[in-house]
Amino acid sequence: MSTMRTLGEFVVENQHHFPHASGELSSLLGSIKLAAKIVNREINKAGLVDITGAVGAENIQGEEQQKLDLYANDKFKAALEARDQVCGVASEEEDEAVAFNKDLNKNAKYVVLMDPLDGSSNIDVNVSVGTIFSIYRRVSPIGSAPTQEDFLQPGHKQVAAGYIIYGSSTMLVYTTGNGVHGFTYDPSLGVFCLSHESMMIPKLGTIYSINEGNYIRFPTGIKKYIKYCQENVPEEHRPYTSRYIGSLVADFHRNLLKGGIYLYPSTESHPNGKLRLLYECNPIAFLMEQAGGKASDGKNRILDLKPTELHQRVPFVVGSPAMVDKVESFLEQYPE
Ligand code: AHM
Ligand code: MG
Repeated sequence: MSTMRTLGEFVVENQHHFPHASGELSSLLGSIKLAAKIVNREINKAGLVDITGAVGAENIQGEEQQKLDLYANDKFKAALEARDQVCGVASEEEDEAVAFNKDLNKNAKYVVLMDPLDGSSNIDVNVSVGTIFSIYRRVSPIGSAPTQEDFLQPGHKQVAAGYIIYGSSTMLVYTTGNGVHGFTYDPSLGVFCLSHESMMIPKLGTIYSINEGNYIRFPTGIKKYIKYCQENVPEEHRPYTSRYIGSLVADFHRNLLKGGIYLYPSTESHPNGKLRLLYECNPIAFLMEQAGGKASDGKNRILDLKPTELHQRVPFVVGSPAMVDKVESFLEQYPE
């Protein structure tokens, strides 16, 4: 760690980069930071569930234990609603967008889209999970209820995006369109400390991350790319290394630091892939571009896609720019 700076200080020092009124971003990130600490505390206790009461069972106060993904959803929503910045949220855990009380949040200019606990099936086996968030300026009038148009904006309109990784240490990584910055949580102090300023992904990496169990169902271009990754070409550092956690935030975070590519392509059972455009792919794509990488649906830039539905899925290829280019060229050569 080269500097001793907290997330809160860093945001204040850099708020002139935020395209809108200065205090708003720090208040918004304040909500996210607080909810992240609460969720982190709960995740760290997850292994105790069998001892203190399984999910669905009642705890000592007679309250039902909540699943962690629903718990995270509630905490992020509550923290965002408690400050007058956000007029509504869309979440993987909610069928419809949720409008906040417009009498309380009457000056709110932003909407937040989030996956409160991505990769949550990994919790039971003590593997990293994450929260992903995406922030837009609303297009509907301030003081009114948010509309579908506020939530269905293309990814290039994001004003901020980021994730929290609950891993061997907990980190918060965000961008406001001025680089990607990472903060590691010090639980003894209860603060996020700047640990990774201006993160950049290597142009070419040697890691590929994909669920190869689905190989037989992939488009030909993806199959060819996987074979390309496995070829023996030592001068090009191939074969590449295969690494797949099955937790997007964790796979993305590793590839961002080391260089690599993550793919969730279309399959026979999931013609649009599995991942959700609005609260998984768009924020990750924004971060990746800010770190010098690329994000594509195999053909088009993710951030240019015009969303039509809150929970729509999209094939996703994200990582080192030269690697994403290679995948696109295979898909062009072998269209299906
Ligand atoms: P989730 O939102 O239901 O947790 O699903 C998203 C997760 C990603 O984190 C991960 O990369 C992917 O699903 C793994 O899917 P699969 O098990 O099909 O490889
Ligand atoms: Mg998810």
